[in-house]
Amino acid sequence: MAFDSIIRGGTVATASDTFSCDVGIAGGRIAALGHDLGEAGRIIDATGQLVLPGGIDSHVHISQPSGPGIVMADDFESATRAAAFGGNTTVLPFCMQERGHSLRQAVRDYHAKADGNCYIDVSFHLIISDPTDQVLGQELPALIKDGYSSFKVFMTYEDLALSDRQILEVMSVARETGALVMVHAENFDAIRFLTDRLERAGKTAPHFHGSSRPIPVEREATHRAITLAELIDVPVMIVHVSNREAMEEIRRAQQRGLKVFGETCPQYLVLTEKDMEGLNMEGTKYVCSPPPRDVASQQACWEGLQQGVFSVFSSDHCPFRYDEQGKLAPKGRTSFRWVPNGIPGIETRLPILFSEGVVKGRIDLNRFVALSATNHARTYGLYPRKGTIAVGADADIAIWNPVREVVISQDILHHGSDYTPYEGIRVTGWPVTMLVRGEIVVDDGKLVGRKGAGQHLARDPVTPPKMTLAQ
Ligand code: DUC
Ligand code: ZN
Ligand code: ZN
Repeated sequence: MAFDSIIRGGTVATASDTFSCDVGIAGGRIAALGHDLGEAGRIIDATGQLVLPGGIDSHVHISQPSGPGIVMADDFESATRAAAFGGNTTVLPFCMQERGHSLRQAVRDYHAKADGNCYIDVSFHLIISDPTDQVLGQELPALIKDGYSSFKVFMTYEDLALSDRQILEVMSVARETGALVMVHAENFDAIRFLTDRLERAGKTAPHFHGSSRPIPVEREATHRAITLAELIDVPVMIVHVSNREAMEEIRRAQQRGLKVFGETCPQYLVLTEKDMEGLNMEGTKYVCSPPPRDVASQQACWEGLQQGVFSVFSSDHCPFRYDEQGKLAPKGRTSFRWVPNGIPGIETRLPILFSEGVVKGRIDLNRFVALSATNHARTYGLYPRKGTIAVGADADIAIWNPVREVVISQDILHHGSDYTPYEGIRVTGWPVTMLVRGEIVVDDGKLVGRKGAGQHLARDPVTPPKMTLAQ
């Protein structure tokens, strides 16, 4: 058999095995694994390099409306380009329903922004902010059937927070349809109370963002989200977990046999609340929610990754610029309350996990693959097409130089933000060549892919849909 491409001489790793072999690619898929595969139109030499499933980042925000005067720093072109440079071949951004608007229309709007503009593959999660009868009864079930099989609900934020009653309603739809519910777990009223109190005391500098959302705020909401999911008997993903107490809530639920999944992110491994203490407004560069905590919390997040409490590691890329349209907007409102929550990280997620995790011996290479790709595909209905290196899977591959040393800095990144919160962090290991469905997107650090080559992926239900009474 003649292949379109052969990746030759590398060390292949999946979520379970590490082995030396060549990878034959034909028609955009992996067609053979073995030695002496013969001829191909293109030979990619991977001697001394790692050949891994392309990263899947299942938590990113792109072109998301973020409030008056605030513009997100990435569109689909820049975000998917930066993602590719960071070792990714698929991203799952959010499609956010705004209150008073139709969910179906939100999906059309996001497709208009994304279609024809992506370098790598994309699949949308939904955000439900207005669960009307129309949304719950018609739009959401129809969209889940169409392949938008996961959605996020928020327990905080003025224009997004759902009541417990509303969360129960949307979880019921997930149970009927086999969708997965993702939860942003922070207690809205507690945050509002603490924020007002801090402001009255004149404590408005960026680092008070951390004081306004302390660990108990996250722990309580995590417990409540799990309780609501238990009542409905539906799987739930607690996203962006930042600390031990929330992690232990998830662990306890898992030990009780509940289908509760956990996610953590780079900011909870390498940043702390101290980073928000920069001079002037520099601290805003680190403002995200939940906020970075302390060294003990970082350690807890590592334990969660090592012990399987967290099955996915995502960036929560939510990019703003450090200017009047981003972190410093809107004018005159200097309190932390008005700083947009979110930091860029789509390109640095995997180098940080590889260097801090694999190189420093905290996790092995197979766990790295699981946390960066395979578990995302399994959790969100893309497996086995995506997330592994196996015959028949899409040829979505990241070739890594495992010994390259890089100092992360804004100068070398490709995102739309004008800063990186990971400036100056030294990492070992860097993704150098990425293929999406067999086509090279980044070739030894150079962009060769085509804008528009990335496709939208409809996804399977994540659990078998429940029979309704009518059936
Ligand atoms: N939640 C997210 O998931 N991302 C950024 C901000 C937030 O609160
Ligand atoms: Zn969130
Ligand atoms: Zn997010």
